[in-house]
Amino acid sequence: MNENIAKSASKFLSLVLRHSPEKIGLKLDENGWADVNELIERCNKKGNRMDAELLDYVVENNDKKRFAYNEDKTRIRASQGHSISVELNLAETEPSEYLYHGTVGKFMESIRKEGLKKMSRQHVHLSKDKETAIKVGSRRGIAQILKIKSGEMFKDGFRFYLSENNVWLTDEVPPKYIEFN
Ligand code: HQG
Repeated sequence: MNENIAKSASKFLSLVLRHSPEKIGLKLDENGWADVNELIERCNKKGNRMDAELLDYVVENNDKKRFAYNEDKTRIRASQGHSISVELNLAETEPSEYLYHGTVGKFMESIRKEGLKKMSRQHVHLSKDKETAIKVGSRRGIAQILKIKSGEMFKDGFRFYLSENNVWLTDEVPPKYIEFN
């Protein structure tokens, strides 16, 4: 499989399965699932090449395992990262003592004041290791890494969810649980 084709397919799938299914007239169910045949058909109709082989390749080989099939492979969804409202039905999970968040300098003042907010997504995204957080922050510039007192948050009643592709999700992180260094 040509990696450039797979990458652009993955980007397009992120767009339609996380943010704007209406761009190709696709309907997601309340849990974020799209019908695989319908997805393929509608992608092609809008000039975005897609077939079962390419979809399989992206699901299998995507660097962050962003997409997953249901059991019988008739449906597909993004495992996290949505801006549209979907109920992923993720199990509540106890996090380790610390999780990490990668951001950039220009957001720090606001984060110090109000903590981490969901912004345009459905959750605040956290990582279990610093390396991943550095990658997340580096998308926007020089990464600033925040250490999150997730164990303490959990004890205080905040809920945490682990997505199918191992991204930690929560609703917010108030400033008192953030180590800014
Ligand atoms: C920041 C990618 C000001 C936050 C990544 C972040 C991740 C605030 C940005 C996933 C703030 C939101 C999510 C506040 C948070 N004031 N800025 N109070 N609270 N922010 O993209 O975590 O490649 O929605 O620090 O790898 O960067 O798409 O979140 O910089 O897993 O699969 O507001 O997206 O995954 O940005 O990234 P995002 P994120 P994919």
